[in-house]
Amino acid sequence: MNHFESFIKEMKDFLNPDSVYTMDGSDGEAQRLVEEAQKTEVDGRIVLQKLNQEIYPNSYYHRSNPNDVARTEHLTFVCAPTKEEAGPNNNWIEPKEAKEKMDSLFKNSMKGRTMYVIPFVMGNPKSKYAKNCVEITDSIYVALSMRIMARVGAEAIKSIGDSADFFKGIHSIGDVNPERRFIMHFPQDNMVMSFGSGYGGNALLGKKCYSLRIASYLGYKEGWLAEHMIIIGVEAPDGKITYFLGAFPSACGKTNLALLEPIFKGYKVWTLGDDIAWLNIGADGKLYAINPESGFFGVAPGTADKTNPVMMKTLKNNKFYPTLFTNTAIDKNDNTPWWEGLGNIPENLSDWQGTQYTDKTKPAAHPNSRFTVSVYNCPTLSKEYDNPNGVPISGIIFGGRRKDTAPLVCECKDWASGVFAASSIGSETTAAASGAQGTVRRDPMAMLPFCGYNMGDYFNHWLNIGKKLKNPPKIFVVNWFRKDEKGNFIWPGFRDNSRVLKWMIDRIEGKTGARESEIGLFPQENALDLSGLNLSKENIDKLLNVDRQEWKKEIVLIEEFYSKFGEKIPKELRDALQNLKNKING
Ligand code: SAT
Ligand code: MN
Repeated sequence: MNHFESFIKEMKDFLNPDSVYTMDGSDGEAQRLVEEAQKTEVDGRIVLQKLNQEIYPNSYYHRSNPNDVARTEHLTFVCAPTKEEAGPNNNWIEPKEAKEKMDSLFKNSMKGRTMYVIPFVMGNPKSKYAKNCVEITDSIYVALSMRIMARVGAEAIKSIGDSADFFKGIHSIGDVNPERRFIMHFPQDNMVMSFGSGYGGNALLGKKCYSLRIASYLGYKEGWLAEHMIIIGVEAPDGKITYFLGAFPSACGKTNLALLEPIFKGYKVWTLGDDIAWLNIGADGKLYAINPESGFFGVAPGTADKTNPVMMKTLKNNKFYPTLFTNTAIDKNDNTPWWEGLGNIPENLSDWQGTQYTDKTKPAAHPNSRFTVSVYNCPTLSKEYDNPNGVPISGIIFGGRRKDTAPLVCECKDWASGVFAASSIGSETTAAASGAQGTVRRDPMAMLPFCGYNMGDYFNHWLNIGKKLKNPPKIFVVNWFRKDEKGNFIWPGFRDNSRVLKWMIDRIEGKTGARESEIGLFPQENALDLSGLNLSKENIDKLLNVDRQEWKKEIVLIEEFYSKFGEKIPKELRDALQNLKNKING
């Protein structure tokens, strides 16, 4: 028995399922599992319902328990040997105690159920940056979702071979009880145990749990970075493609930017990833990125022909089987998924909990309702998506959701100033995580909920990577979400964000100068192409301005955040903060 086989045996003995099924990743298997899911009831609901196959080919609908609709950060733990290693950015329990707690929940938990074994690879198996993984689950929905999100099956089993070096993810939806719900990470053991939730980020363990929390720790040990970032290639009219990374907190438009249709003729965005990027220093000293995932797990509300036409095409494409919709509403007239932003409210609509939609004060689709769709359905998928070496990065964009303070765009002077800006960036919370929405919290590199070790060490690791890079990418900070006094968004966002990308390319190519400010470099007068936009001079000024009063308050918040990490905050960042303070006060 090799290590993979003995892991399966160990899990079978421990979890005590009625049957064990190891996924081979074939099309036939997907068909069979989808058929079965349409007959299977879990937690009082049929797992999948077939949607209108003419309008949404290969699409199926899943409705979750209403208590299980988002990531639960307060139930998520990083069980490093010491609290200090996990850092103030993570909940921590001593590993032995955590393991015992989880063992008591998991023991015999699959009695009467099927145990699905999901061998998978994050990244192209041919890439030296790819990682081998196995997830055990009792959820057929998770098994099918994983097939979309990762390279599942025979290829993964081959890649694991006789090796003992693979990630172990152990998942059970248990009884979907928030009192018995925990997502425990054991970075030192390359293992995650997740109990009591079927929701994406809690249950698809290849995603946030492995490819960010565990992988960020591996990256720290091994000299690379696992980041919450999109990867895109922006093609200019001369045919040249500039590769960007973009880090934004969940539900801040990452997927829209990843599949952007630029408003300018001759420009094109090629998609490589919409959520996670693994960054390595290539042999030539440049920063290279791969997307470890193979699917999009995107927020449905707000996705429409106007805001994200490419995603609408992706969702209606029929190349990869299946596509899943979770917790959207359903238009009962034509059996299609529906969500806020798609247009007029259909007459005969059932809401995300399956009841007739009548109370129009509440949304019909859950604000965090999602689609799960293969990247291979995406018409703008980059030819380089599967390149084992990844793509060379020229620009990194950090963003947050702020109604004030943060300007539309600002370029950082160098890598260290970029790391400072990213380490201190704030954003208003969204529906992607349970808890209060709209409160500003620091969310460094959009990694606050995903960094699997002490963020002070993480900042230092970022600075060190920069020192090793030969030609470090330029770093930009953006905010699409500025509001005016009346509470309306000033910047149109969505496809118009290509205006900002165009300016960034000009900067990367050295075609335009920049205006210095207290916080970084702004576009020079008229350098940002605003043609055809109806923006008042006053609003343009507001978008590209530093309000010292607002920044004084911001500095207090940054200091407060940094102070949690004590001596772990690298000196370079403390100096950068002091520098900013001097400029704002000066
Ligand atoms: O965490 S999920 O991957 O489920 C969604 C998100 O927050 O990006
Ligand atoms: Mn995300």
